[in-house]
Amino acid sequence: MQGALESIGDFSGMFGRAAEVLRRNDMNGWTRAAPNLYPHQWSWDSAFIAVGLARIDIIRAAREMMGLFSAQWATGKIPHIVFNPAAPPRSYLLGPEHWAPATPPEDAPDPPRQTSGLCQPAVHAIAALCIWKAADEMGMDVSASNARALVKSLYPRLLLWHRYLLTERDPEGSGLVTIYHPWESGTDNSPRFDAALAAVVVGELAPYERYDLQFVDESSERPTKEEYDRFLWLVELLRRVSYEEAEIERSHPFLVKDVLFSAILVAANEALLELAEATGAPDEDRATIEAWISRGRRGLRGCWDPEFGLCFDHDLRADEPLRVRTIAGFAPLIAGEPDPARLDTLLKGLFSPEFAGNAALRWPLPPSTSPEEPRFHPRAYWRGPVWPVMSWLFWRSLMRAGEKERAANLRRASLEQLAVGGFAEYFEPFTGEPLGSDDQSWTAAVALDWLAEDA
Ligand code: 9WN
Repeated sequence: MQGALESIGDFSGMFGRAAEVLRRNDMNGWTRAAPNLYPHQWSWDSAFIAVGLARIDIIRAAREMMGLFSAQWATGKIPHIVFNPAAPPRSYLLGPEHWAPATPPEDAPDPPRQTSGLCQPAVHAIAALCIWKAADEMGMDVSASNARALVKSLYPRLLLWHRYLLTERDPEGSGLVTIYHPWESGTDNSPRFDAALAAVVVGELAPYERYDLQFVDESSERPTKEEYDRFLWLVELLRRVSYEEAEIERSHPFLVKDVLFSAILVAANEALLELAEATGAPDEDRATIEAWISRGRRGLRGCWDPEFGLCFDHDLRADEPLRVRTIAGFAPLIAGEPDPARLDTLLKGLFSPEFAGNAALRWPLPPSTSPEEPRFHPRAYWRGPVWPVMSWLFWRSLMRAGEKERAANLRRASLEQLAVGGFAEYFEPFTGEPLGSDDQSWTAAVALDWLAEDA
């Protein structure tokens, strides 16, 4: 392993290999999240994919986002999956039929855009800004002005999406997004949801087959049957109430204020503000977005735990904080922490032995769950492995915080991880072994963005 690392040199060839992964996963205008395990379009995957595509083809990058946003619900919700009607049978467990609402909601897009009824973290405005900036760098080029026009046409849809999250998902006006399912967090079976999930009583479920287990080597890398039962039961409950937000607030057994989702929304609102300025949006939009940013930061401050030096999610049903040390705890770093003392605590924590500074790690990259957390597992889904897209989010946040050296080290370590392990979905933190799917699109995409930084 060490020998391989020494021969990596300047990562030559990696840009071409990453671009090739995206080319192979291109489904003619949109990108599947992975070749076999995830044959559909996933919401936040597509945003990260657009960040990478912006480094090779800005028009294709804009189209990735346009395709996803064409499945936007009238409420503004961006569904977490847009189904591929041509996906091979028995490839992904939940097809459109599992999401079909008891009463079709008026706000769902018409067929043939079949979607799930959940959403995922709002990375999209960040991606749109990356496309806009890449276009700016190209100056007066025709494709640059076409890409700018596409992003400009996307702007009102982004605003609607954020407004949905700030209203329907935050009826309390707390600045924190309520999620209805761990899949909405994007960090599916992170131990941060264990206590809230334990309180969910699973009812009668139709028998189902775990198609995902055909595509990963060990079942321990994927959620357990008990977790899946709960995941499917929550989907069934949401389907039964036809995704009616007020009814969900009233009766749904899983309602969590998610600090990571909320922080990504703050960062996305900052990107949206830049886009509002760049595209000449009305002044009142800018005032609204600025207020959303302040509200989000205020909400995160309320979830701060001084004892742990981390931010914790809040279980609305139990009315309790979910005190588990995961990367979500560094949410204020992603949101942009204005208080220097707290920023210092966050930086020290992120690079401490509890996270990326753990001496046993193969690379100094933040594991999804702290190795010192009793529920840490180095191979299990979101319970310990390193996700390159999360490293990218931290890298971007460090750059924005002016932490150039830490950001450069994180980028370098990530690229070394990918040079040795390929574009895997996630990585065992101590050995660097690639886990989950191979050729995961968003992993290749963030590699493209990191590598293009050198150009
Ligand atoms: C459920 C596609 C998605 C990512 C999520 C990741 C995983 C799905 C699954 O794969 O979730 O949405 O079946 O496990 O947790 O973040 O968007 O890559």
